[in-house]
Parts: sequence; C-alpha cells; structure tokens
Amino acid sequence: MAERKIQKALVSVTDKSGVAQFCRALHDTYGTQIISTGGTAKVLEEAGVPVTEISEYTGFPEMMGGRVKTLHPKVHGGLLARRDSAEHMEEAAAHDIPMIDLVCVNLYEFEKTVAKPDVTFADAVEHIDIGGPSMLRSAAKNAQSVTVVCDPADYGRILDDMAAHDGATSLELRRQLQVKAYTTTAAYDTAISNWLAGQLIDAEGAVPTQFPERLTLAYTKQQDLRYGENPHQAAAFYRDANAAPHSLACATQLNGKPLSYNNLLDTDAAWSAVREFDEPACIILKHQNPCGSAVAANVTEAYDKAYACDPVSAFGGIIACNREVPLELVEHFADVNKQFVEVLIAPSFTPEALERLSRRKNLRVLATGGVDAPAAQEMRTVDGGLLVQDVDHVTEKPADYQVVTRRAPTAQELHDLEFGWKVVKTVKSNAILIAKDDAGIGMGPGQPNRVDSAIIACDRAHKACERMGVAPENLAAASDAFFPFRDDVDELAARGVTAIIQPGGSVRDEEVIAACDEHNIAMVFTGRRHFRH
Ligand code: 93A
Repeated sequence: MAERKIQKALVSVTDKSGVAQFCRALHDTYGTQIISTGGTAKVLEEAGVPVTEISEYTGFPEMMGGRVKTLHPKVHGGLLARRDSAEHMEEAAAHDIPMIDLVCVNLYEFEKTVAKPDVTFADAVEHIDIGGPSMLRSAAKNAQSVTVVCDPADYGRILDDMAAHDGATSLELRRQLQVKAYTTTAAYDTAISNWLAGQLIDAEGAVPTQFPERLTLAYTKQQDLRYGENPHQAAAFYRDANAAPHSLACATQLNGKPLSYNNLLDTDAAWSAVREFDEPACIILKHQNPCGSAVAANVTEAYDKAYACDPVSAFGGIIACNREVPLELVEHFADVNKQFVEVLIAPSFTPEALERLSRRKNLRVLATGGVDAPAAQEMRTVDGGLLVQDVDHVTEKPADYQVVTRRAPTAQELHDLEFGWKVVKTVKSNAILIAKDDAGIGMGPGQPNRVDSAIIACDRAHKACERMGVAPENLAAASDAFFPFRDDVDELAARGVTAIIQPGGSVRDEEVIAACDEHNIAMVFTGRRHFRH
C-alpha cells in the first residue's frame, strides 16, 4: 500500500524559527492544510502561509488563558485513529474527525523559565505545557501513520524525505521521529519533576529529601567523542539540563582540537581541584592526579610554582587556573618551559593570551566565564546501578584543627598543612601529599597501602627539592584518611616531614601520636576524612 501523503498538518510551536518556511513548503509543494494555535497561526499568516485556526477547526475557542487549546477529540482522534481499523474509521466519520498526518510541536520553555533567577512558582507552573506533549505522545504512538516533528532542526530532512516519497514520509523516518518525540517528552517531564522536587520544603524550611525514590535524568548530547577511554570504546558527552552556567559542561572551547573522553575526565578533576581555592591557584593534572599545585600572589606565579613541582609529569597535562590567564602565563608554559599541554581551562583569557594560544593549533582552551560553587551532588554508574552522593568539600579551617602532639605547628607549617589538606582531597586514595611553601611538591596517589603512598610522595618531594636547590626539610604531609599504624609516621619522619595533617580516628591514634612526639613532629587532626576513589 502506498503511504498517504501529508494532507493535514497541525502546527503549534513556541520556538517559531523556520516554521514559516517549513509550512510554506508543505502548503505550496504538497497542498497540505495547515492547522495552528493562535500565536503560530499569526506568524504563518504574516508570512503569507494559508492557515486554519485551531478554534475554527475544533469549533471551540482557545480557553482558560490558553491552558485548553488543542485538547480536543478532533485533534487526538485525528492523531490516534488506526488507519487500518474499519471500526476506528467509522467512528471518526461519525464524529466528523479527519485524519491528521503530521504534528509539528515544540513546547513551552519550562527549563528556560526556571533558569531565570527571579522566576516565581506560578510562572514556572504556567510554563508547564500539557497540550503540546499530549499531541507529541498521541502522534508518536501512531507513528505507523503519523509524522511527529518536535525539533526545528528536523524540518529540512522531513521535506527531503517527502520529496523522495511523493509527498509522504517513510516509515523509517517516522520511527526515528517517534523515538525523538518520547525522548523529548520524557526529558521535559523530568525537568519539571526535578525542579518541583527542589522547591519542596518541609516544616523546618528544608528540602526534605535529596535522594528521591525514583531518579530520572535529563541530559542532552553535547558532542560525539572520537572514542572513549581507549580507541575501541565509542563515547559521547552529555550535558545536564540543570548544569551550572560556569561548569565544565557549559564551558566555551576557544581553541584547539576536539575534546576527548580522557581530556574531559581530567579537565573535570583539575577544574574541581582549582576552584577549592579563593586565592590565585594553579593545578597541573595528569591521569586524574594533581602532579603540580600551588597558590601565589597571581596566577602566573602559581603556574610557575605548580610546574616546578614535577616538570616531567606536567608534560602532556591539563592546566587549570582560577583567575583570568594573562599572556605572561602562556609565555611561561609555551616559550620558557616548552610544556606540551592537552587542555588549559580558566574563567577567562586576556586577548593577548588568546592570540598567543591560537598559535598552538592543537591546544584545547576552555573558558568557563566564571567560577561556580561545585554541584551539590555527583554520580557514577556501577554494574546495573547508579551511585549518588553529596560532593566532597573541604570546609575545615585551621581554627577547627585539633593539635594532638606536644609540639604545635609553626605558622609556616600551619600554612602548608592547610594548603596540603585542600590538595590531598583531589588525589586518588590512598593519598599522601607533601606541601612546602604553598606548593604540592610530592604526591603519592592510589596505593592500596598508605605506607607506599607516603614513600612515593616523599620521593617526589625530594626530587622537587633537588631541582629547586633547597634542602628536603620542614616538609608538611597531608593524609586523606587516618594512619592505621605508626609506620607511616616513621617513614615520613625519616624523610624530612616535620608537620602532619590527618583526620584522626584510628584505634591506634595514641600510638601514632606517640610516634610523632618521638620525632618532634607537629600533628593536627581535622576530624574529617576526604577519600577520593
Ligand atoms: O497550555 S497548553 O498546555 N494547552 C494546550 O491545549 C496546548 N496546545 C498547544 N499548551 C498548548 N500548546 C502549546 O502552545 C504548544 O506546545 C506550543 O508550545 C504552544 C504554541 O502556542 P502559540 O501557537 O499560541 O504560540
């Protein structure tokens, strides 16, 4: 049986871009009757496209402030009737319900509305589209016969498909559009339920549950990626509908090759780490770990110090800065250090810095436009499931530290301990970080055994001191979790560590404290651990 031509189209769109051209093509080329809701009809009329108003079509006015426009059996009967059912066709004829062959709808802009800082609850609710999703769902259910269009980007390919099929569409295209329609309505409802959940408050004025019984996600594809972690893994990057404006997912790429899967993972880790700092800071990160980290009076100095931590590991790394990047910083890594950099991320770049960066064709440059507080929660998949947790923040301040040893840290030691405590949180567990003069000069990441992490961290720190021409003394060590035995302390003491910061809470704390006292080490407890797995 030949496919039926598109004879009747119901068009009701909030995003009116391209709609006049699309409808003109339908009408002029195929003689399609266009039926439209008020605002859309107006745009089409102004463009000289003949249109039948929905109120004229149904015999009912648009009412209740527009809440009821297309919710009518003449619309939904015309979409849902099975064309191959004699019974359906008889009922349609008896009630004067013509078949509608194509629905073109895009929805009230709920997400844009709730993104406005001054949005009211009533305004948000009024932007919940009911008639639009209903039409999309009815048409998509009957994709066997009905073409459902929910994205202006599809107008062109629909006209191409019709041109190739004598004014009808192919079942193949209708099936693709069917999936897209339900994905669209599902994401739309998810955005509504997520926003409404965030508005719930209990008697104390608090959001009652951060972890709802059912969790639905709405992510939009940002880009296909060349491949995943390895070349044989296909991959893509999706953006959360509620992503913060200065998040990685919303960053603008100003230069360089397309981002890879690993670039995104590492850039995320670097960006998360650098925004822990209020003062100018720079993180150089490789394989999920900060091989260089520093704070300074300005971001170029911070970069220089971070690079000096471990120039070998910095090669091929990610640089993250929490301030605007000036030309000087670019000259330091590009001309002085000749550092190969995969990604450079910062809130912004001076025009001179950007000009200089553009000479490195491959270097990916990302501008976030600002620094947001991190998202409240993070998630990752496990086999058949999803883990969701609050994001880990370092909120402990020196005033909260508990000095547990005979000797209290000196002012300089305290300074380095505070710095180390922020950075060690970004190192894979088990993590030890050695800090000296506002820089993370040695890092022991990801060892199943904390002693090994300590030895690796000290080894890196000693190499850094050798390069810098300073003695490996007065080192500060940060441990992301407590020491289960005194062996860590003994190893650290033997390698020039004089101050330690750790959460405390081991059954052997007393033994560990005694070891520190033996070595004249100053140790503080923070009372909170910061694993990163
Ligand atoms: O308020 S609604 O939920 N009730 C309806 O019956 C209805 N029909 C279409 N919203 C409804 N629409 C929506 O109106 C469409 O989804 C579209 O976004 C918008 C187009 O309205 P206008 O043509 O007046 O600009």
